[in-house]
Amino acid sequence: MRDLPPGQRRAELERFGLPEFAGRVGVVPERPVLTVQGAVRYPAQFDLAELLGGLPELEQCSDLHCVTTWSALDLRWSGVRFRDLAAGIAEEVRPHPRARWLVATGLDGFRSCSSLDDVLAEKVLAATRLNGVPLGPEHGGPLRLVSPDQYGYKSVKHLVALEYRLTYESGSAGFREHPRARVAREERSRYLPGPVWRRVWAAALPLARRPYRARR
Ligand SMILES: Nc1nc2c(c(=O)[nH]1)N[C@H]1C(S)=C(S)[C@@H](COP(=O)(O)O)O[C@H]1N2
Ligand SMILES: [Mo]
Repeated sequence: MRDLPPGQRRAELERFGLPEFAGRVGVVPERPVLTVQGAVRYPAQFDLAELLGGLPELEQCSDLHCVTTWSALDLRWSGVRFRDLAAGIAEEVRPHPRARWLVATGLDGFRSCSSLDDVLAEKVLAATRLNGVPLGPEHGGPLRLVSPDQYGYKSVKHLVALEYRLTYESGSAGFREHPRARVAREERSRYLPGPVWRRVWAAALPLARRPYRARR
């Protein structure tokens, strides 16, 4: 049995997120697009199928660690490396040379901001399939971020937009989101140490799960 990161317990994967997003399930358009804006010279919209079409596909097993202390192990994601996708995008939009952060937005309006260093790490995928099956409405179809070394809130589902930024801006989770969110350092949330947040989030978990489980 592998070691779980500090403060995590094993769980089965189920649809989850901020409680206020449980009821916001958008309709995926027939031809999904990815909008790229912010600190870029040429804001642009990309046809998702075209964007993904030219890139090498890969499969990667990883664990998903939610800040509320559950971890789903051994998920088999397929897709493309996010850094490959971002390289193609950057060639067209020309990000500002001092851009250091990237806000990802989902179809449900959920936003999360990562440092470019973290989101362009080798392990980060733009995933289209989970365990061989195309991603559906539960787990982030048609395209989601999968950043295994960061808490789950950085792995934005139903990706529809990217915004380059010079500075950090907390996303939908506000102070509950840590700018880096590295699981190994237990960077769960801002202002308090990880082991303190661990207890707070473990206590909040049943309440956070309720609106998601109610919809199953
Ligand atoms: N679009 C979107 N992405 C999101 C969320 C969300 O509410 N909306 N929740 C995040 C959180 S907190 C977690 S733990 C994971 C949960 O992924 P799952 O629903 O596939 O289990 O998605 C993350 N990405
Ligand atoms: Mo989470």
